[in-house]
Amino acid sequence: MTAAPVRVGVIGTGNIGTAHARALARTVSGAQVTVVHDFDGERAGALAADLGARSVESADAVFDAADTDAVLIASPDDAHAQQLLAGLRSGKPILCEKPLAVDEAAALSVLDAEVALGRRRVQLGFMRRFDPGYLQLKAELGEHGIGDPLIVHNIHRNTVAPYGLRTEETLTNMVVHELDISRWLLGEELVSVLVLAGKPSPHTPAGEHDPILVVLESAGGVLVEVEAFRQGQYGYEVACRVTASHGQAVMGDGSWVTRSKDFSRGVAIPELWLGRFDDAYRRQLQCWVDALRSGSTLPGASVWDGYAATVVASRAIDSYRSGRRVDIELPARPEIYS
Ligand code: ISE
Repeated sequence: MTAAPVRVGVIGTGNIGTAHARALARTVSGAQVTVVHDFDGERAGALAADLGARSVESADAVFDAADTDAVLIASPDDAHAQQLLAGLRSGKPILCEKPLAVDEAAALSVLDAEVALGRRRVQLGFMRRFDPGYLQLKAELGEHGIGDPLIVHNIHRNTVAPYGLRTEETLTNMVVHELDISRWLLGEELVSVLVLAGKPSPHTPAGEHDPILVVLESAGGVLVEVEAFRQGQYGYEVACRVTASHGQAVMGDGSWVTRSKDFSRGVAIPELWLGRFDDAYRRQLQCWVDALRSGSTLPGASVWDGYAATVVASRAIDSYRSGRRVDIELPARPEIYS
């Protein structure tokens, strides 16, 4: 590729923002990080110094900077929608961490703004779509593989919930990954959701639930089940098992290396998603940068995908509150996402 490197501005320099910024500066080809911003100015300043970038005092300044061609948003979940709206006004392409928004109205405002522009500017950071495990799993489905998917079982466990535990946030921050990846695996929308909240683990604050079980149905009748456990204590784990008409495919801990040491043999379990999905994050960034340099369509999840996942998460919150199964309705998919 001969195009000049993409100069990226990064908003949010917590764990994931720092990991993305370092990868863009050091591992991804064809990119450099020129500007960073964080509400914690000291943290942003330290990262900027490390990467040879400069830090600025507001997210708007990142979009306005003459030395950014594109922007990566890795701020807290509830800041995404406002920042995306500002970013869409600036016209610069954006890679935004999931979720698109934490509620349906905010997600719709971003969808409307991009549709009004008439072209896709935003890629959403549902990085599992770039994970070799999920890609292989998807390739197993269908007539040349295990046949028609009938049931998708998902496990999603974090070690601890560092910022406190709110069950509704488990749905918008955590389960939103399965909402996206099951739409992607099946190639169809989700049409109903039921959230089951049973016996809580001993670490769960009063009035909240952890783990929870989410049961969904797709437009074609496939059942999708998600066990989400925010404070599993033993490590970070994501697994997916698909039961299909002619077989099953399992993606889970089979990819880890078995280690023998100190008279025991076992597999190392990562503490955080950064260990499990390193490769997916790197591929996602590289594909984004390559698309920007070549002018091709943005790869990965779109604002439509983010909107659909947020609507399903909102209905899941309704189900959690009411204890009932809730139907999900989406408007027609706008032309720019076809
Ligand atoms: C976190 O915010 C992420 O996005 C991780 O990918 C996910 O696995 C984790 O559960 C979330 O809390």
